Amino acid sequence: MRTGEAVGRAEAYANIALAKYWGKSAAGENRTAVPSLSLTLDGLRTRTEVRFDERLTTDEARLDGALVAGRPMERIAALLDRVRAASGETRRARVTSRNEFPTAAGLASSASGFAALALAASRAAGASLDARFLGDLARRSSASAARSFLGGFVELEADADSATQVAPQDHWDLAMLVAVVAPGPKPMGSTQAMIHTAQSSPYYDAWVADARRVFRRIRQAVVERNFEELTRAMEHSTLRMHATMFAADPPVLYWKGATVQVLEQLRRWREEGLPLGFTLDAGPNVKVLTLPEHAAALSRRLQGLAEVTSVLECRPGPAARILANEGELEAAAPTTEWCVEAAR
Ligand code: 2P0
Repeated sequence: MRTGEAVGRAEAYANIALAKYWGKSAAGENRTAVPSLSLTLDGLRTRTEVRFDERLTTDEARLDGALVAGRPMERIAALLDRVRAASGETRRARVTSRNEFPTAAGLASSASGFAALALAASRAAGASLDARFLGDLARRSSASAARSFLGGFVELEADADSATQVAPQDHWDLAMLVAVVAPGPKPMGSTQAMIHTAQSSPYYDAWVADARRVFRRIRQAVVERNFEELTRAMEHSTLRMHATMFAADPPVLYWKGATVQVLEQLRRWREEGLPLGFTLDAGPNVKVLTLPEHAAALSRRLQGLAEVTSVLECRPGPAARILANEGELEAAAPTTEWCVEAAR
């Protein structure tokens, strides 16, 4: 039994998949059916503190000041249980977590959240800080979280336990603009939606087969810094993922009218010669990849659209890391120079 101070603090950054993961593997334990490749983003950061305390009778967590309950709390407690099993720590934990995302972003953050939690909890419990152990720990909670441990361009192979880096943060300076459109109620959380898609969409098997081919194209385009090929393939990845969801029964439709309006505009701007590509996750916001020298102009154009409520400009981000002290946990401002919220 461990006694004494048991505190860990960590930060991790959100990532956006260029090659999308959608679907669980038959290998189980939340392994993925398809390979995915993401870009870790500077600016979209979660900071988390975990403290094991003998006075607690149950795990508790606060996210941005609010007590976490229900299914989200069960997922946090499940991760803490795995850390306890791996370390010999027996006490319950108090988790304090803050998402330093501009509130308008509408970006839920299970990726940065579970990566920061896995790192902070392992540190607090004196568990392994081995990258494979941590990646596996985070993946079981949220597969995309395995990718948020690493900076730059990161892949998670189908059936893999943890992610690996394809290229570091400074490999290729790209800009990712998140065009936020009016939020609405989410039709279904992504975990449930991908299970439902696999069970009811007649296109699901084709998606899995195609996703592997598109992943390879995206990986190669990243390694070669081939922007045109990357954007073409990443649009295939996201559109085919959503097409598979549209075909589910009942359909899963994350898009809003505003989503389609923004996609129409992007097509026109590309025809005018602006280099860009888009990707969409389990929500209505449009994420636009461009070259840094075009980011400011494209951001202004996006902000000028009636459908867009704000634009976040992000660049390739770093790996998750352990924070030394409370000061570091408290010091962060909600935005950084790399991630500028431009509210209209
Ligand atoms: C991705 N998404 O590759 C894909 C694209 C959303 C669309 O991974 O069930 O929170 O917790 O493993 O990782 C979001 O789902 O899902 C996601 P679980 P996760 O980024």
